[in-house]
Formats: sequence, structure tokens, C-alpha cells
Amino acid sequence: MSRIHSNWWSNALGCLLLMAWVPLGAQVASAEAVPQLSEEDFGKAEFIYFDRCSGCHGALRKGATGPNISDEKMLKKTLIELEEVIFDGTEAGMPGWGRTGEMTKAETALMAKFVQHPAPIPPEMGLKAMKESHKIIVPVDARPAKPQHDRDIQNYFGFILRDAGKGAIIDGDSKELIEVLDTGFAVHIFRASATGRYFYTIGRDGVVNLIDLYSDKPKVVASVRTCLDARSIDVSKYKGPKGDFEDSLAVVGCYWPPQMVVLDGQTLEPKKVISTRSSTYDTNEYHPEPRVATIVASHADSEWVVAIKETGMVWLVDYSDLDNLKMTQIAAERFLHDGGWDATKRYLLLAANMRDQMVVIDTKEKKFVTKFETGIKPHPGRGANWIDPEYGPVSATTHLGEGKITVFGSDPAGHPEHAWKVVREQETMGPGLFLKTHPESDNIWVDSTLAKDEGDNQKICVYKKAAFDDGPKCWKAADHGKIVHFEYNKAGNEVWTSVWDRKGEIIIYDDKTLKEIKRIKGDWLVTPTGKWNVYNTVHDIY
Ligand code: DHE
Repeated sequence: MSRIHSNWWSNALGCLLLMAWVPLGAQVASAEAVPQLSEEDFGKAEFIYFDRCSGCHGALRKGATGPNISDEKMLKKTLIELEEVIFDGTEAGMPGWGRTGEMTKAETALMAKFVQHPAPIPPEMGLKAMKESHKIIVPVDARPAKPQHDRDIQNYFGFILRDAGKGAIIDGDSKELIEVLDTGFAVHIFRASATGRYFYTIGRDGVVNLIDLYSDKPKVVASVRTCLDARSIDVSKYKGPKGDFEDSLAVVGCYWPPQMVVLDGQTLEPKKVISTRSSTYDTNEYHPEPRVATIVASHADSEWVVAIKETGMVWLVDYSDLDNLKMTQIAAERFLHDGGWDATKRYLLLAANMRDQMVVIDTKEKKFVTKFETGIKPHPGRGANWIDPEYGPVSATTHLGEGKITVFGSDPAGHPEHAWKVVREQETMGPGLFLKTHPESDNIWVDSTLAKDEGDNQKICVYKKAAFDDGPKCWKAADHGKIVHFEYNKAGNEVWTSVWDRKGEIIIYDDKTLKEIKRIKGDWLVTPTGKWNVYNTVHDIY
């Protein structure tokens, strides 16, 4: 039986009632082999798939960070085998959804059946639907011309409260909670506008919120839904001969539909949709779902660097003339995920995590430089840059697939012999997601969020830049949840991190002494994940 699906995408997420499901066609191996699911169970499974699985396996289940799990392949496995994998996870990095308590036994059984059905194709989303969702809550001319408070917005932190559908703004100086704002379903990242006046948030449901930090209490002043599934957003940062684009544009990277959406930076009015459906960089075969992973704004040109995951292309998109759009398409590697600048902000360092490689793009010459292996599934977040006593300027990444931090040379001008070569490696407490440093700091902070051994994901490890090979100092920072993601304050002398669970905490450390300065708790701290300091985000300091 081939099934055309419940209206989960359009109903559960709210606003797009007019959208229709697109039939898949007959892809089922044999009608008898496919386990029966009621309409209700199918809808429930679709939501769980979107929430927990599609990020790695793709909406169409063709695979990226996780393998291809098409119905044809899944029908070759028994339901018991599938259930076990979903419940316990795999050595290759798939979380054990049952083991960690994020899915019940019944839900893992449901998902085992669901993946033996053909993947439902979600609806498209164009400018008209986006415009219908667009809200200007405080018009531009009704917003204050200067801050309505005497706090330093450049040292504000934006914190995601993932499962509460909220975001918190905290004053980095006083460490006081200033406001908790409704930001919608599972916000993935915050980015600050070029001047630091606004925070933008992007949720997995493709909803963007614009938060004005000038008002007495930070306020959502505009919102819009740009896609059905998204992870990235950035802003226009360029000011120079081609024009002043500070705070003028934002761009969303969608997972589904596979597209970029350019927005007015002050109102979030959607201006242009750029589809990413195209061919893979190597085999030149059409891919129906090339998702937009990292987007990083250039400081030196009117360009966004856009990583297209499934095709392995990096697009340099010139936003100075949206009607006559110029774009450089650079063949890089599949499957691109996250990354950030080297210290000079000329080279973009991107993880092609399923190829175990880092890719280097030269945004000045607008071309591919090289790619090299670092370990199993590199995942740098935005990365970390520092000066190594022996190898000069270096950058580094953590890994999803193994507990390892890999350091590589990133100064082709001053240290060409080490550039884009692995120069140091150290074992960590387990597979991790993020590392962070700051030019004012002697340290590199590393998490091990995906570590499987009891308690290891609650540890923090800190390496010394001057004595990296001596190994880290590690300690257990929490007795519940998982430690995830670090961010420095504006001065670069404190490090903020999250204890990620429903009784979440924020821990603030003195970067020099590694002593805890403050632990913030409260009912509002539900599943804190990522956090961004305005100044460091504006200036890409990491
Ligand atoms: Fe993320 C960055 C995608 C899971 C927290 N994550 C990113 C970026 C992408 C991405 C493409 C880069 C954005 C940019 O720079 O423009 N993340 C994905 C996934 O596809 C994946 C693997 C699975 C999914 O279903 O979403 C995934 N990410 C997670 C998590 O489970 C995390 C820990 C918590 C959550 O929100 O679900 C998580 N991702 C983050 C954070 C960043 C991020 C905190 C930004 C790091 C930074 O320093 O800027």
C-alpha cells in the first residue's frame, strides 16, 4: 500500500493550510511487506521523523550526516533490527533515542515501521505563503533611535531554550536575565545584525524572529516563516564601495524546501527565493534535496558563503544586486555541514562531515583551495583559531564520530609548510559538537556532548594553547543533562556553557582560573543549547 500522508507539516506547524501533499508514486517493494500504520500513527511518526531524524537523514531519506534510509533499504531489515538501532543508536554516531529517553519503546517501534514506508514528500513553500506569515509587530519608524537602557548590548547573550520554543536574553555584565521571548519551535541558532542592534533567530520550522535590543526589554519586532525546515541564518555585514549593507538584509538557509530566502533586514519582508536544487559537484547528477547548511557573511565583500550539503558545492552569493544576482559556484565536497572563518576572515573552513574532511575556500580569490582528512565526521561549529607556538596560526575541529580534537595550520602566507595540514591531535572525553577560544584567551574549551559512557558528556575539557600536547584539564561540570556549546563574553575572560536538559543550567567560568563564577538556574531554563554573545557574533570572534 502506498500512502499519501497526513497534513502534519501544514497543520502541526501552524500556518500553511493551503499546501497540498505531493504523491510519491509507487515506490513500495511489495504491498504485503509494508507494515500497516493508521493515519494517526503515520502523522505522529512524521512529526517524530521531522523533529529527530530528518536533520541527519534528509526529508527524502536519501542520507547526509546519517545514511540513506529509503524504504527499499529498510524493507530489507526486520522490524526488530530497526527498532534496536533506533532505540540503542550506533557506533557510527546515531543517538540511541530510546536509551537517552527521548523516545519511548512504543515510539521506536512506530519509527521502525514508518521507515519501511516510502518517504512522504513535504510541500513546497514560495514567496506568497511567506508573505502571508509575515508580521511587523513594531514598524521601523516606531522603534527607538538609541538604546532605551544603559546596559551594553554588545555584551548581551542570546540563549536558545530549545524545547520550550523560547529564547532568553541575558546581560553579560550583570549576568541578569533580561527577557524570555517566544521564538517558536526548536530555535537552532541566533545571529546578531552587523551593528549588533538586532538578534535574528531561526527555528527548525523555518520561522525567523527579529529581536530589537534597543528597547528597554528586548522585543520581537517582526517575524516570518520562510520554509518548513531550516537551520541557518546570517545577515549582510558589508560596508564599502559597493554600498552600505549593514543591518539591511538577512538570509535563511532552508532544509526543506531546499532553498535560500533573502529577507529585508529591518522588517523581515521576504524579497527573493533562490532554489538550491541542482547537481552534485562530482557525479553531476541531479539532487532533489540539496539542503542549505552553514551560511557565513563576508566582512570584505557583499557576499554570503553558502554551504550546500548534498551537492557539495559552496556558493558565494553577491547580495549587492538581487535582481541581477551574481554567484560563484565552487565545487568542494559532500556533505557540507558547519564551519567558520580562519583568523584573517579570508578562508572559510567547512566540514564535509560524511567524508571526514575539512574543506578550505578562499573568499578573496573566490576559489577552492584544498580539502584534507581530520577524523571521523568533523564538526567544528564555527571553529577555533589561535597561534600555536610551533606552527603559527592554526584552526581546529572536534568530531561527531570519535573523541578527537584535530589542529591544522591555517596561515598559508606566513607558514605555508603547515597550511591545511594536520599538525596536532588529542583525544577528548568522547565525540563532541563544539570547541571555542578567543584571541584574549590562553585556552581552548571542548565539549563531549555525544560521549556514550555515563557522565562523560557532563565533562568539560580545556587545552592550553601554549602546551596543547600536554593534554587537557577536564572536570565534571554537571550531574545531569549534557554539557553543550561554549561562548566567550565580550572581553574574552569568561566562558559560558549550557547544561542541556529540562532542568537546564548556565555555567559561567573564569577563563584564566577555570573557576566557576556563577551557575544560573530557574524554571525558565528549559533545554538551553546554543548561546551567542553579540560582540563576538558580529565580529566572528572564535
Ligand atoms: Fe546544529 C549549527 C544543522 C543538530 C545545535 N547546526 C548548525 C549549523 C547547521 C546545523 C547547518 C550551521 C548553521 C550556521 O552556521 O549557519 N544541527 C544541524 C543538523 O542538521 C543536526 C545534525 C540534526 C538536526 O536535526 O538538526 C543538528 N544542532 C544539533 C543539535 O542536536 C544541537 C546540539 C541542539 C539543537 O538545537 O538541536 C545543535 N547547531 C547547534 C548550535 C549551532 C549549530 C548551537 C551553532 C554553533 C555556533 O557556534 O554558531
